[in-house]
Amino acid sequence: MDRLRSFFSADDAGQRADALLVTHLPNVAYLCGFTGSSGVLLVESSSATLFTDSRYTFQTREQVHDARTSIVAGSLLKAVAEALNRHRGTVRLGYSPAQVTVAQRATLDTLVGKRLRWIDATNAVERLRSIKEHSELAVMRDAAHLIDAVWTSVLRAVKPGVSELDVAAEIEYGMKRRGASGPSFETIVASGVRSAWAHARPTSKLLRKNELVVMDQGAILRGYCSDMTRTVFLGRASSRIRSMYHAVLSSQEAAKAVIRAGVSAGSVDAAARDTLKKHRLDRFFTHSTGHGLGTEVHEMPRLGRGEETILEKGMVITVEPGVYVEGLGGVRIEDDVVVTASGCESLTKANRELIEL
Ligand SMILES: [Mn+2]
Repeated sequence: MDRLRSFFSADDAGQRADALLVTHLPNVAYLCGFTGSSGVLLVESSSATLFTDSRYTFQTREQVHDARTSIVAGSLLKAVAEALNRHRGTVRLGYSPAQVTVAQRATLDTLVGKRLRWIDATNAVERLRSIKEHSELAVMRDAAHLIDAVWTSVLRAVKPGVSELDVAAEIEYGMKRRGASGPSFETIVASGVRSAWAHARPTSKLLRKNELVVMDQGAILRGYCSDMTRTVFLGRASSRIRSMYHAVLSSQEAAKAVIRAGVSAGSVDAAARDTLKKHRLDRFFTHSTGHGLGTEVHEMPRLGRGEETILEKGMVITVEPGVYVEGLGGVRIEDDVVVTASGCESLTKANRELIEL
């Protein structure tokens, strides 16, 4: 919470906020520890208050730090308005337009009146969240290790005759057996021509010999996500599949080689794309190279074309180039890495060589 204090001192434009309204639950959890499904955090210059309801009385006693808790009967926003109404004169309220609804804004306008000024505080908390502390990195290392182990053991079940849904179920069962609270997103298992669908949902389609199988999976462990993709081939891969695979692998290696504190997110994306271009496969790479990872599976920064965000030490990002050819299939290889002063450290350790099953 202390790191948010700069938000309350005047910025370049002389703007100073009196309070910050935090409604996005992952931001609430990050700032004060509360993981319930209903709560609003109001951060003021020298204090913070979590507003929630009586279902969470005992939970807040165990979880909430750096904020006082207010158990509210009725509307949380009404309680927020009461707190804002204790300020004299103009009330400058920082908020994130992407996270506060039009209805919430209208309610506060009505209850606080014309003296309420809305100040765009987009990404104020997300920027803090993007840099992981040592304790967070320790959990993320474990979350990555967990999914490595799940994937490695599930490989035995990846064979002709089992369905994509079977494999996805094995993966999600395996992660829970190893202590994960659940998947960090719906597990992707896509085989054959369906492997060219970058965001396929698993279906009852049976795996067959001579097919690519893309498996994209991640687990939530103690609140932190992992995200890893591996592609295998059932049978002996043709030289076309083989060269596609190795192009994606070298694209990922090229991207990783560029990563270090101080470079732009866009330059990492460019390295991945340039390598695929050398193999004349860049036009089949239809998404960005990666994304930040933490308590949410997609967070800051985005590693896309032309992104100017500068990578900083302690950011955790995915590196996941892919090639998707309609009617043939797709290859994606994804690791989670932490940005360091001189490079990056891969949290994902699972085998990245082409596996023929
Ligand atoms: Mn990902």
